[in-house]
Amino acid sequence: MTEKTPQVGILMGSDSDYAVMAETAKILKQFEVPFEMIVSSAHRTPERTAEYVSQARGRGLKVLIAGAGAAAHLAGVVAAETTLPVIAVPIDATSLQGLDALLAMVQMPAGIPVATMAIGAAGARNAGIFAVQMLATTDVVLADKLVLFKEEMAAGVIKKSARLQEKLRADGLL
Ligand code: RP5
Repeated sequence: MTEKTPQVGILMGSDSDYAVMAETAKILKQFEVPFEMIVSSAHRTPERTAEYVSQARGRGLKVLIAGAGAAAHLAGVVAAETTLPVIAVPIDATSLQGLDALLAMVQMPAGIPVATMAIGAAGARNAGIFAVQMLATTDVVLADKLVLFKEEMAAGVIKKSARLQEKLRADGLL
């Protein structure tokens, strides 16, 4: 296996999910984790989905991420076909604003877990981070990058708080 062998496979139910699932891809790129991304639907292309997932472990993939909206069965169908860990991202694609997808993904019956993230872009970002955290259990370089990532986030909060003090003073409230 080369260094570029994808470690994470991202499935989307439709290309209309791309804007949200690009957030997952951005995180994986930031952490330099090789990934691949395909469109495959639980309902519209059930055989394609089953074939991709059943070959995933043999191809070297370690984590699968499924993003879908509406009656989102994709993550559950993916989890049914593999022993790899599956992360689900519910997408706001209907008049129910993602609640339909969230409930379909999170309410899995006992025995077929999927790790369901928040609806939308935050969930997609967290899916990427969570995948990196799983890979980091056996990869010290990734683990170090995660420490740095958290430190940078914390530094960002401190900066925001400092800017808030300036604003309070500028507004004459302090
Ligand atoms: C789901 O239906 C997809 O994941 C997407 O979120 C939603 C709408 O799909 P399109 O009609 O835009 O292809 O299966």
